[in-house]
Amino acid sequence: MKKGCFITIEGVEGVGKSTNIAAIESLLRAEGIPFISTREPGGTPLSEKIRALLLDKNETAMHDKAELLLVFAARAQHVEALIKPALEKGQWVICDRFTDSSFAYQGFGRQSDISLIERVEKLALGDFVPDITFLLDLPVEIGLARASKRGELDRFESEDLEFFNRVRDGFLIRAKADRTIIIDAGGSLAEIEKQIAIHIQARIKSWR
Ligand code: Z5A
Repeated sequence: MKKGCFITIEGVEGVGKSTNIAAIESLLRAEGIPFISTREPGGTPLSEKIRALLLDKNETAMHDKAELLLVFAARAQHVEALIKPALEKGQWVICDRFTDSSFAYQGFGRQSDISLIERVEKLALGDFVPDITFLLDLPVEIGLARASKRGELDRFESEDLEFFNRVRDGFLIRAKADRTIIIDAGGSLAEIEKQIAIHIQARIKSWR
């Protein structure tokens, strides 16, 4: 059985990850590719409980190290219980955020030690990495303005502009990995979908 393809979508708040995941789903469905969609933090019952803790704006005393370990605890469960089994069955997996978000938010946003994150990554995931990553990139102010229409802010959304600018820089530094495709998320939805579709179509062709 041929393994599925592991696709991750990254970017700061409000760049359009959920919107574009819906477009990728439509494309895979039309091509008859079996897939599941999931998200981080979360994706399994245990990981969703950890997500609730991480996003709870009342958890004001959470230490940066505790946050980092919770993010990776949720991810270890997610990868072992959901992502790897799906890939083994030949399903493609679309994941809203993955490890690049930890480097961007915990490493650059919170300014935690990058080498510590690398060690935790190795412990939690070994060498497991996505096959292809789309980084949707946009000036932070635009993404936050798009997302602010949604109401109450969670623990991350309550951070200031400087925090989100560091996060964006972190994503762009991480994007030097070969697997990452940077998409200008400032264009129209149709343009962005078209760019992503070109890469997905190429993957489908080489996978079949
Ligand atoms: N986090 C972490 O710290 N460390 C980690 O390792 C991981 C996560 C994995 C989870 O948030 C939080 O966890 C996250 C980082 C932290 N916090 N923050 N901030 P999440 O992923 O669940 O939520 P989010 O990043 O806040 O996602 P979002 O706000 O839902 O954004 P989005 O999915 O990228 O955007 P969207 O919902 O698709 O679009 C937002 C709006 O813009 C919507 O009204 C769209 O219709 C509109 N939109 C989208 N595209 C366009 C274009 N092209 N033009 C105009 N309007 C558009």
